[in-house]
Amino acid sequence: MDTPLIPILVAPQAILKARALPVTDKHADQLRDLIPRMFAAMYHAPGIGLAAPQVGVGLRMFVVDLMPDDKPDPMVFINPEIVLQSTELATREEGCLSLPGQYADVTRPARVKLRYLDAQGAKKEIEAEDLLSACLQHEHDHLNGVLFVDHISALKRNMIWRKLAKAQREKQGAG
Ligand code: GNR
Ligand code: NI
Repeated sequence: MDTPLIPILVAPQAILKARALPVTDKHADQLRDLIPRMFAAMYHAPGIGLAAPQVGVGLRMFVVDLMPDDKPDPMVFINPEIVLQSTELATREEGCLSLPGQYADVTRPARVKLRYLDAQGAKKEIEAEDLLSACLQHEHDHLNGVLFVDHISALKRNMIWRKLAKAQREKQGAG
């Protein structure tokens, strides 16, 4: 029997504003079930990353796949820590599956180094730039209850919240 798609929460939602808790050995069974469901939801959306709080799970874990050359490259990040970030900044347009249809330019450190555990629980490090860097920082933010709109001006943020509320109202009415 195939498993139904796990829904992605749309903001505003309390769990999207909350700090997620560290993953421990006690979560092993839960993660074994959750990880493939998160990839399925992310590929279906489609998106390039998905953090556990976006599917209602308050744990410090996210999945990423940038699909380089259109080939799957699934990556799992458990208890990620940003251990280095460049002073140089980079700006790129971001979206978020929890703010559907909303986009804004976000400025962040250009390069980051993350320390994390992979799906097998092995200690790993990754250095990233460009889209992967923005994506890892965006996902790491989700684990701290931060959305990309928290990095932009209040004016732009309020515009996005208004547009999202209107789109959600219209979606509700059309349903
Ligand atoms: O699909 C996504 N695209 C994206 C583009 C630029 C920077 C970050 C991202 S992540 C986003 C999916 C998502 O909401 N992850 O939390
Ligand atoms: Ni997001």
